[in-house]
Amino acid sequence: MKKYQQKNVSDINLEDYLGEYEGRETGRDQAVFTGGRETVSLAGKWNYAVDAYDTCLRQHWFEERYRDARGFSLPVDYSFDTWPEMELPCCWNTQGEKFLLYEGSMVFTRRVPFEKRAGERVYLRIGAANYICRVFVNGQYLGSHRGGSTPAFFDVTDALRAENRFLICVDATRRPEQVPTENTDWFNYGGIYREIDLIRVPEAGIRDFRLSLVPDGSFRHIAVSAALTRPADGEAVLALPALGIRKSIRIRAGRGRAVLTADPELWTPEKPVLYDAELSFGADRVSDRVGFREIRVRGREILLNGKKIFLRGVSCHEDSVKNGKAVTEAECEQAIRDAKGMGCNFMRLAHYPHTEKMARAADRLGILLWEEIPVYWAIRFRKPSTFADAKNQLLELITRDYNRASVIIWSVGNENLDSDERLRFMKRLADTARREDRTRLVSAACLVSAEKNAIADRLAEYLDVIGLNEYYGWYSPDFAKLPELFRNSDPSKPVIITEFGADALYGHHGTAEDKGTVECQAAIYERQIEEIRKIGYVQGMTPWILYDFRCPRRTSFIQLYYNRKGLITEDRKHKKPAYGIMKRFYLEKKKAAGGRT
Ligand code: GCB
Repeated sequence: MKKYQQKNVSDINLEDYLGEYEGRETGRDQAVFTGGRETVSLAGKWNYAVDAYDTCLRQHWFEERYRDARGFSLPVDYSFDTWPEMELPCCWNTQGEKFLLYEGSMVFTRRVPFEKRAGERVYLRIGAANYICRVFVNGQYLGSHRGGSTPAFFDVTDALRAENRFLICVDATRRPEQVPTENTDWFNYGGIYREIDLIRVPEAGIRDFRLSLVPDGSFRHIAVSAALTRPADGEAVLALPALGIRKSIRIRAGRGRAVLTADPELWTPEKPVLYDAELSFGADRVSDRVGFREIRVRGREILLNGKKIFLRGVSCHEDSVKNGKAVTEAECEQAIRDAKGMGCNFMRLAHYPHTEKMARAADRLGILLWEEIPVYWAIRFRKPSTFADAKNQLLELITRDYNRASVIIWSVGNENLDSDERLRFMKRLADTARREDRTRLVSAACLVSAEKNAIADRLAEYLDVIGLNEYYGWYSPDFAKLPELFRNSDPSKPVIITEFGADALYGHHGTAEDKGTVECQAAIYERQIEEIRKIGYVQGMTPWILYDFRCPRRTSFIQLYYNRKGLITEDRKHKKPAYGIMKRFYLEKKKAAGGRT
């Protein structure tokens, strides 16, 4: 007993130390609209400690106390300011060899002077932290956020003083019940890797501001909706100066909605027209730049602004050699340019929400987007908490990118075996997306039915567009099965071939039969295109993938911990021959469409 008395209680008790951090999760309902607001960036140097055993949470470092409740001294000297520094946002894995494969917890802390003003609330917004982050301000636990790719909001107002100690624990552990689950085909980057800001919002401020073209085929109706942080009544004012619009919207119990008649020039990939929009309510004022377009399905066709469109796409991960998932704006723009250079009008942002900078760049530069949540492979479909997590990530993504004209499809997942639990889980996600947003299509990347060699996923009934991943020529070597698959299928909806491809190491040559060579990849692309182009219901394709990307599962001498199915190398410098093959096909398609989208 004597021996134990020297110890800190939290280290030797048997209770689950995480229990006390449960039930304070923030989610979509805490999100506030950020466009045009006054923010204080917390980007820059933070002190950090690798905390592999979660000692911060067990021993309450954040309280900066020297003794625990029983009077025993705590084995921390609170020399936070002398901890090493890391420049946030970043993925810690890219900050030195010793962090490359680290997947546990890290504690970040810094001092933050702040001048609070009367009548305002202050929110901490973390653009993304993978996977769980727990926030402490001045010793107080303010809550946690789950989900590695969507923004987290914390109302920090009541904890703020003139001088503050911020402390954030980020836990990047892969766990089976998370979304994604522990096994994926990409790299599990950890860290606070997107913008981190304090945002000033007046009391009863604008929580949500949504603008869209009403998808009624007239192209003359704009819907606006607003939600406040409080159930206040009053009037909000919408201004769209270039359209001559200034319209007041009745707000009741914190919500308001209106439809106005307007004559906007429509947004298209070749002419991505954006309008400045502003919404004010009392002292609060937010703004955005939005485009207006309509996306619809008619039978087996996809219509953009009422005209048939073939989606000439490519899949893309959020990954760069230097920055991991913390891609810069320039890297986003480069990815779009490389896709457009290949003749694309469409990109599939796989397999999780990419930075909002990507959707903003797509709005500006003119490319359509598929956005996805990481309901990937063997998710724990039976677990209610896993569903709640997936649903929250979907809603956070929709809330964040609702005003982006470039985004036309929400994907509720990728390659999940067709079981009853999975069908129930994903149908509910599809319903959620549709209820939340009537201005976009809902899809998922489905598997080929192995027994039938056909498009026969039961989820298709609940989607607007069927995504299909098939790897004929690669994982399924028998190419004859591809035309057979098409013969065996008769979908009632448009299909996008969301993946096909082959690994190829740039500079590695051989015959078309030598796997891993650029010749083999090129031959597979040629044959895929030859078959896919014949099929009328295929309304788009997003081959796998634009750039080679980091992947711990890929160990061969060809791969060297990279998935090499890229059309371009991971340093984005070298195009493989298959890029040219896709480009030829897409330019031909574009010409056939009269040079239009
Ligand atoms: C797939 C997955 C994707 C993988 C790819 C591959 O079907 O959807 O995430 O990276 O295959 O390269 O095996």
